[in-house]
Amino acid sequence: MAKKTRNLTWADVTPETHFLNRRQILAGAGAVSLGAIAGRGRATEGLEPNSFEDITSYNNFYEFGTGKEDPARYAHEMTTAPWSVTIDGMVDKPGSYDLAALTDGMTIEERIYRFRCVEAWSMVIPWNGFELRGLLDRVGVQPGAKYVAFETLYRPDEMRGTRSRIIDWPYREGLRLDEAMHPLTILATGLYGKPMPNQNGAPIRLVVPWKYGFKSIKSIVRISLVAEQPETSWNMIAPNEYGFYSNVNPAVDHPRWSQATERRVGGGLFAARQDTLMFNGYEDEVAGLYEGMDLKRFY
Ligand SMILES: Nc1nc2c(c(=O)[nH]1)N[C@H]1C(S)=C(S)[C@@H](COP(=O)(O)O)O[C@H]1N2
Ligand SMILES: [Mo]
Repeated sequence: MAKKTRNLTWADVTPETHFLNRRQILAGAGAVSLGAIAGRGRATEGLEPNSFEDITSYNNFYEFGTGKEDPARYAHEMTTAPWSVTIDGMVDKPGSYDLAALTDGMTIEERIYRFRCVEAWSMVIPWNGFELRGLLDRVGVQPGAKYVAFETLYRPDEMRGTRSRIIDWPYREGLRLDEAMHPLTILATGLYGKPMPNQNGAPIRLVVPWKYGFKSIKSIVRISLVAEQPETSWNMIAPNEYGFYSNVNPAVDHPRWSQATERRVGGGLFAARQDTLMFNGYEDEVAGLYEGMDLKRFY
């Protein structure tokens, strides 16, 4: 089997002429650093990112409705400036941080990641963001903290989907501390070198590429360092279908569908389904986090 892609850059996936165009676009967009991240894998299978159009028109963001087109239609109703994120719990420097303060001094990198929704579709997305561990190090994680809990903005008058009680708002997610500290885990502030579109979770959202998409919580307003495993939205809705871990795993099916294959969004009507990769192709990097764990039990 071909070596799996871990982290890609435009130089890996785009023919040179396109690459130059992209570079120009990115340069115009400001502080985006290009280039491979040392020590991570390279593309070997010609993966190409989905188009900006695909990534911003086919979304899950239930605060704006359950349809895939709803976020593109309605997420512009969400005000994203000013924006602050409360960091609390077991940290040395708790507080309410303005977005600019959070990102100040962080190197915004380009990270081209596979993205696999639990619904068995996938994309490849060129995110811009920084490692969550950089932020956690800065606020000072205290010894008792074992998990990180995240919350999305809950502002009903700007989020028409929250009239439906399908989720006990705000949308919540969580990671084990070692998952949160993993270098692949980023807070993304943009894609394709542009500020994060509202429908993708402006102005700042989590991206955990080896887990099902619902772990990658959007439009974050609160990050809490806690001792106990936090409640998470999809797990609260259907605990037998959506576990806390939700690592991409082709060998553990969803109770109602197979997870062995996936449909690549934008592949066209007749494109073959692709095999789903263990940990979404990031096995070399993250398998160590789960050594000795029964991944069928801790799904
Ligand atoms: N707040 C919030 N975050 C969310 C969701 C949501 O409904 N609300 N949907 C999740 C799901 S199921 C997926 S697949 C991804 C989709 O991200 P994208 O629209 O940027 O591709 O966002 C995740 N984060
Ligand atoms: Mo999803």
